[in-house]
Amino acid sequence: MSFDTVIHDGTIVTASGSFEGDIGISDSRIAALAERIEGGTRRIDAGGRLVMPGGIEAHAHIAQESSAGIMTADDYRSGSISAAFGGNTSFVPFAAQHRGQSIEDVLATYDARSKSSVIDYSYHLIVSDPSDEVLTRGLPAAFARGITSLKVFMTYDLMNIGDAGMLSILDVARENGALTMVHAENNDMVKWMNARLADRGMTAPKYHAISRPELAEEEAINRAISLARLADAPLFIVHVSTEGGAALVQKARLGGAKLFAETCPQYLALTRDDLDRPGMEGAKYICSPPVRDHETQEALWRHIRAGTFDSVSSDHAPYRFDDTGKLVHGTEPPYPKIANGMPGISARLPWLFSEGVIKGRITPEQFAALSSTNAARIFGMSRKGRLAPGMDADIAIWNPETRRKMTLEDQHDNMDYTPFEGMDLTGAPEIVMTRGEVVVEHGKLRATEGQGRFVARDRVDLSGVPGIPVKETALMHAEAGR
Ligand code: DUC
Ligand code: ZN
Ligand code: ZN
Repeated sequence: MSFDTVIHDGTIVTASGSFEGDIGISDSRIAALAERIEGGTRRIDAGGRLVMPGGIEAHAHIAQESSAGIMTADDYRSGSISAAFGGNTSFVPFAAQHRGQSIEDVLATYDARSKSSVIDYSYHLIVSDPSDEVLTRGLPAAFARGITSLKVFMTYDLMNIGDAGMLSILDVARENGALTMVHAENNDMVKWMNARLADRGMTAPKYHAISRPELAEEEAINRAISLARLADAPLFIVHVSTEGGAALVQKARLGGAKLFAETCPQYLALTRDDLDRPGMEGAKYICSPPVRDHETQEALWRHIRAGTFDSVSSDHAPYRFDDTGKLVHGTEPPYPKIANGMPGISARLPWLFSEGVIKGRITPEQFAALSSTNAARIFGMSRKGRLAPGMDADIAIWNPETRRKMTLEDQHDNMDYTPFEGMDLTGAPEIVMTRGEVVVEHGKLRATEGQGRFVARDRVDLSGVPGIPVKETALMHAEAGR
């Protein structure tokens, strides 16, 4: 057998185990894994480093306008480059529908924007307007094209689709084997807090944390799970930020919900004290749900270890600290006028590796699962996320000993800050390859703009989470089937 590339003498880490060995790559796919593989047009000496599945970033906002019309600082070129420097070989940003827009129009917009990606990509839709046309034609057509997931919001007046809207979406997603993702925060609870804080003149960035209480997330997660259970549909809870929310996910899975969930590095690394930095600095740390406290961080780590979370995603939502982003409404805007989100697509995996693997909180195998393998399975990327014959050669070689501090320059994005600035890191991805092509090598970009390809995704994989339908839905289906 001849190989285009052989990676030799690595510690090959997969979600299910690790071993010393070599990987042979032919025609952009993994062709062989063995203790020793000879030959190869190119031989890459892994020198005992960790050879892992390339990261899959399943939550990022790229070339996306917020509902308030603010464009992210990163487009598909800069966002994908930044992702690759952080050890990712593919990503799934959002294609967001504005109210009144057809799904066809949304996808045409993002198809034009995504052409410059240097890594493989797909989209999750964001649906803010579940009209009959969207439910009966737009979504089924998108699912048929391999865009098999969509996100909905339970908060923000311009995005919240209400319980009835969610049930409609969950139903059409279930029928088509697609997965509904949800931003779970109770809109009215947040608005109630906003009004009271405004009455008291409490509008500095630090009040953002108070304005979006833990209870608002917990209530909405509970409701979202109930709606999904009634519709007998799978659900993915994004950016879980509370201990109570994580506990609800854990309990509901035991109870038979077809449920997936993620958390993000910012909820593990930052606290509401960061929102109280001098002047307007706190604006850099505004994201929703908000960052919480040290107790929450410890609880979220426990849930990561226990398997409550399927992935740790960045929720990269890059708004610069200037008048194009965070300060578009002036130099001292009240917190509700500050764009929600922070960058982190390049920081996610180095941070998780350092704080997780190096500090002994998770194993290298868990890292592979949380950074890549689970996302590939859940989001239907059947040729990605695993190191096995026939899979795309999407690989990151990590040096577990490199020490550095996180800097803005290392992010390679279009941002003017990183919320992780100055944090100590041990471990770094040194070689990153997508479909056998080296994209990043020892800090140098080797990719050309546009070499990333669209990934048509399969239906959601429910193996391991078959679910138990609630009685009434099961009875309805049984009667209807008779
Ligand atoms: N939700 C996200 O997932 N990202 C940024 C802002 C938000 O509300
Ligand atoms: Zn969200
Ligand atoms: Zn997001």
